[in-house]
Amino acid sequence: MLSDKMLDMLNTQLNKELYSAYLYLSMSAYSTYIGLKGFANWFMVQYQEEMFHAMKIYDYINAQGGQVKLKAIDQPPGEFESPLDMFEKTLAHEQFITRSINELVELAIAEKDHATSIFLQWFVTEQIEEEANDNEIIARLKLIGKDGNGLIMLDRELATRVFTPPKE
Ligand code: OFO
Repeated sequence: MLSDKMLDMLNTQLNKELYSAYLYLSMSAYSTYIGLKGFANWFMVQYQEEMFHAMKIYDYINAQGGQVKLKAIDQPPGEFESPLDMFEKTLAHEQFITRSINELVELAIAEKDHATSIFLQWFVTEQIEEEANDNEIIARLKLIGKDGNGLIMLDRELATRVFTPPKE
């Protein structure tokens, strides 16, 4: 059973995950537009991951007998300065999500809501991986700088990413 406050915060987190999906879908579209198909693929896989996160919260609220309430999803940015700009915005967004998950964990602990605490541990671990992926690509984009060949090679590599539903 979820407290009213926990239910509201989980519904808000569901909205944040849907916004994450929307943001990365926008980055995928922009990458396609500027001719970087590999980046477009990477962000499309990221979109799928975020939908998985959202549905995980959706299913948990339902399993706990709570009412899912869908809120409006903000419009994401549609223009970016460069691939580096997209990944720096991605990292900043993931850091925001990490803080949001941490707040949920703190509420679960304060409310002695052990079920939600255990449920959230998956997200705590997932955020480590999400930020690590972004940091790695940012570091490589900084090394590449204005080298077009380096960017094309990275684009080819990002084209190989495939979506596999994360492990439970
Ligand atoms: Fe990107 O981890 Fe969910 O939002």
